[in-house]
This record gives sequence, structure tokens and C-alpha cells, in this order.
Amino acid sequence: MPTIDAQPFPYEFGFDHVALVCIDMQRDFCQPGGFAESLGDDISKLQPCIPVIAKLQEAFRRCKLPIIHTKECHKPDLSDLPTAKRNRGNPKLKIGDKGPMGRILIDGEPGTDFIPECAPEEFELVISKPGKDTFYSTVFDDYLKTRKITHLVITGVTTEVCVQTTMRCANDRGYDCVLVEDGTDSFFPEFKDVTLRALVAQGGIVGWTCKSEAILQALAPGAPGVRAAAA
Ligand code: TIU
Repeated sequence: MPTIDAQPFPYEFGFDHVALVCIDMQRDFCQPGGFAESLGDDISKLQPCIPVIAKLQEAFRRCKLPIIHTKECHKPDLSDLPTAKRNRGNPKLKIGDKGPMGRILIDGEPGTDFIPECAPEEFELVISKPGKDTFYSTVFDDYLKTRKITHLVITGVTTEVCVQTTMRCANDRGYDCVLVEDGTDSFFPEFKDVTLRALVAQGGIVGWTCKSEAILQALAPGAPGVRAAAA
């Protein structure tokens, strides 16, 4: 049972009960010419977490531990898109409209797909979620309960929107969550900083944060328990 360096105190997880969660590493959020950039967001701010998440995915795959990928998107008929969400933001370019990489945030469109650096592999769970919260209107909770997963290593974008929302909702459901500090980014670095601080304040009121290196060390070949988990 590894115990890793974390804030506000060490984080312990069992190899049989942990999963990596990669939130919304989608082309429309992270790549040039996508939805976010067309709204004026600075996508360069989201680039640092990409190689970190790729490394964590590699380590979880090597240890045969589950990885869950989410994408924020809606059905082509927009039946799962609340009018309030469609009308929010820039009125010139709405969810469902034709954007630079296909219909914006519609499942199956090129811009909605994962960036290649962090893309799912065969048999990894992909959750298409209509909300910021990964639990809302998805199989996430059922999947975790069926597999007896109790500990979530959380990564993705953006820190204060879908990442924070998912972590708070997971915490309320009893999951022990650690957010990887260098495995998440925001268009607004000051929001990332304050989110990381807020999550662990008051004795870890929402959970833990850690550096990716702490997770990678715990999953490194030869680390205690790793060989057994990979067998
Ligand atoms: N994935 C996610 O956070 N969705 C967003 O809309 N984030 C923004 O920061 N806009």
C-alpha cells in the first residue's frame, strides 16, 4: 500500500482500488484552431500538463491499473444540452454550431476528440459527459463501485471548472481524491493556484494534491507492490 508525499498530509492508496482520471483532454480545449482559442482563451496555458498526463497514463498502463478518460460533449440532437448552457458565453459561437474542428462539443466531432498525446487505449473507459461534473448523467459512479475503486488520481483541464467540480462531487460520494498539481492546468494560472489551495485547505476538506513525481515513484518498476499489481 503506497503512501506518497501530498498536501495537506500523505496520501495512501491500494493498487486494487485506484484509478487515474483524465478530464477533458480534448482538441477543442487544448489545440490551436479549436473552440477555446476561438473564444479568446490562451491555449498555451494548458500545454504544460499534457506530457505529465501522458507519463502518468504510461505508468498506470504499465501497472495494469485503470484509466478513465472524460470528454465534455453533447448528443448531435442537443437533447442533453440545457438551453442555459447553450446560451452562456460568446453568442456568436455556441455549442452545437459548426466550429473550426466540426460541431462544437458534439460527440464524435474531430474537435471533441482527445488530443493524441493523452488519447485512450483499447479497453479504457471513455465517459462522454454533458456537464462539468463527471458523475452527472454518466456511468462513472457505477463503474467505480463495480470495480471497488475508492481512490482517484485526478488530472486534466481546466483546474477550476471540470476538474474541481468532479473532485468535489467525488469527495461527497466518499472517494479519496488526489489532484496532480502538474497534471492539471487552467487558462487562468491564478485560478489554478487558488483552486489547489482551496481543495486542501481546512485539513484536506476536498482531498489531497501531489506532484506527479510522487505517483510515478510509487508506480515505478521495483517499487513495493508494483510487480504484484502488474502480474
Ligand atoms: N473541461 C472543462 O473544464 N470545461 C470548460 O468549459 N472549462 C473552461 O474553463 N471553460
